[in-house]
Amino acid sequence: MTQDFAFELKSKSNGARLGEISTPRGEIRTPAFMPVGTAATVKGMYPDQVRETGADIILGNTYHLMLRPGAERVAHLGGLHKFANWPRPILTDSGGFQVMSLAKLRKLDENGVSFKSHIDGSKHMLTPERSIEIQTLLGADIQMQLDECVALPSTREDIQRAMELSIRWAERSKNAFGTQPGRALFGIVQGGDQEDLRLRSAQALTEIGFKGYAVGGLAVGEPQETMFEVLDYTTPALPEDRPRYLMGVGKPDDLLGAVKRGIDMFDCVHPTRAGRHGHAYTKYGVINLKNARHKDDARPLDETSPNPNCQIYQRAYLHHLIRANEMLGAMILSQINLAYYQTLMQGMRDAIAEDRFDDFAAETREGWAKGDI
Ligand code: PRF
Repeated sequence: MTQDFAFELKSKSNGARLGEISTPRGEIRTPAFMPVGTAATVKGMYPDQVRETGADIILGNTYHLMLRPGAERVAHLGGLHKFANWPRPILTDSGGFQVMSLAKLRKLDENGVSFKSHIDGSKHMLTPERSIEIQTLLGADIQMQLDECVALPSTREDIQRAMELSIRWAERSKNAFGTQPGRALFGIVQGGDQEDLRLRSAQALTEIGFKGYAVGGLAVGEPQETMFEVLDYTTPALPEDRPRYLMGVGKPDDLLGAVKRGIDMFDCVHPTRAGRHGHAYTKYGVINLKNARHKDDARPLDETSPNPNCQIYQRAYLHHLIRANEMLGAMILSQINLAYYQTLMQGMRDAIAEDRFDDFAAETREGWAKGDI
């Protein structure tokens, strides 16, 4: 493995950044959207199709994969890239966030978090060290520190306690990670909606030193305006020359606003989950194909789109597939939404290169406001 993990900042358009992450498994063009492949699959999509939408990297989850099929098993079978037939970069989340939202009987202390599996009730423990061990067994190119994320609103005391614990876990995660050529460990900024706590978190993580920095603890119940305010003071506190990842975000409008505030990477289940529920993202906004108004509509979703799935299928057919709970409906709409997201990211990258990001964002929002015809 000759090539190490590196980030190059190529240009800026006001706050928005164009860059490229190099890894031995390939380049990641930023701003990047990472489709979520929780259980070693982007739900409803073949890996080649995910790539064809324009994805450079996908996300996997420590929590799900440690429970099923098990990290040691994946390692024995040749690692997650081979297992999932995705040869390009993979980022894995550390597990704490998913434990808190999915597991039963959770108990968190200084050492880590113990919990019962949501699948079979079996008992498990995640510490910063075990999380890194799992992510390393999986073979993740970008690994995340174990952190604690609190929902908003929370008391300042809770936010501060979780933020300080996350700093101590960041230190332990870094020691456990050691040096892994070609791979990177990212720290995660916490601190809720408290400016001084966010700044302390960003500074402490910067002192420990990571190859990239995530902003966690957002999109956890607060309005978009609050999320943008937090980004307004958090991203300037992070090193310019490292990628910044906003975890678990978001809808297309969130992506435009966060890129403007200096974010480089995103992941979210939204495009695939919305697709499974019959929602299609287009340049005219979201079309809800469950709606009865589509049942006799012979038109395709968007004949101006270069995506064949937007041109071939009649709205009435997609309506039927979703109403009948046919898996092809979920598959087509997942593809359409991921392709829409990746086209949006490419549009942002082109706009930053030409220093017209704000115009691009305004034009894109105008298109959504037109609504479906
Ligand atoms: N921490 C981790 N994963 C996450 C989050 C976090 O704060 C979020 C918050 N939106 C999503 N995924 N480790």
